[in-house]
Amino acid sequence: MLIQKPADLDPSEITPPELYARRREFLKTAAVLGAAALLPPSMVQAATDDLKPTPYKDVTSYNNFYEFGSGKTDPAESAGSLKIKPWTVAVEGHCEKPGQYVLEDFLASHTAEERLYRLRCVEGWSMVIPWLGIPLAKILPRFQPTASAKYVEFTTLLDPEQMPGQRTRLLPWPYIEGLRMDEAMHPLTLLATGLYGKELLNQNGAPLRLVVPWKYGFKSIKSIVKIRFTEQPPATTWNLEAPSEYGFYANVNPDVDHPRWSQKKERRIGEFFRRDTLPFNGYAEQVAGLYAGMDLRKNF
Ligand SMILES: Nc1nc2c(c(=O)[nH]1)N[C@H]1C(S)=C(S)[C@@H](COP(=O)(O)O)O[C@H]1N2
Ligand SMILES: [Mo]
Repeated sequence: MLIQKPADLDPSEITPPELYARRREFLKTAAVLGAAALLPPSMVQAATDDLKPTPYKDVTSYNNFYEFGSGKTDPAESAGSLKIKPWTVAVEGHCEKPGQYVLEDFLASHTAEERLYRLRCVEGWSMVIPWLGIPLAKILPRFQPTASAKYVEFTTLLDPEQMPGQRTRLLPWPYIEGLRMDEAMHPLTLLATGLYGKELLNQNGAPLRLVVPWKYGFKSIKSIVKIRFTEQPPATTWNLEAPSEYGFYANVNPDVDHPRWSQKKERRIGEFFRRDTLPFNGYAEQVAGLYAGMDLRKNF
């Protein structure tokens, strides 16, 4: 068994949705007592902010996945029939071990770990999601990227038969995203296979999606079928579509407005009041160093 299914997980390792609220109470207490050092890293992070998970129902029914339409409820309504078994991931470009890997081999025998991360959409809404995933940094080295591998490009499945949005010109298909190598290898970058202790539903990007918590949601590409090591920055979908609105880096930055709206505030799904958006979506301490010396207004 390569990627653990919920049934294979030790029940003590996962937290049912209804327990999150209580865990949160515990974390508050733990933080007060200075006991955070005893907690798993993902939970320590939770102790620094009131990371209350967005209800499962919202996480799985309010989605962006343009392959199934541009409406927020389209993916939940029509992604169900996407066939995710079998699934193959092609590894290409500047590496010693390219090839076609069936999903289980691609993930090798890594166990998915649970991480509570914020996801911030460029549209101004956000969610807090208990992801199950494997750090990309544990997977990429197996393909032995060469010295020319400066970036990693990710591609979503192209199949207009199964993805009705791809029968329209909503976006240039297939959906493509990319990261600089150091961003891809950062310990916060996750390849998610599940959320809330269960396998991903199709609307959330099954069977394999990226989660880059300090970047706007569009970087977190869904239903990945190809990973390519490149020397030049990959041409990414939203950057191709509207270069003045969506840059390659797409780091969450309250000080750089989208040309058509402000990025200073966000609405956490399920909450009434808007809250201040944090630099790097709250992960500045961990990731700001990746961009030392860069002009983040130019490299937005
Ligand atoms: N292939 C693909 N990946 C995608 C998208 C998409 O349209 N197609 N939308 C992105 C956007 S804009 C966001 S905000 C997140 C949303 O993920 P979620 O709906 O599962 O919360 O997925 C991202 N990944
Ligand atoms: Mo988004």
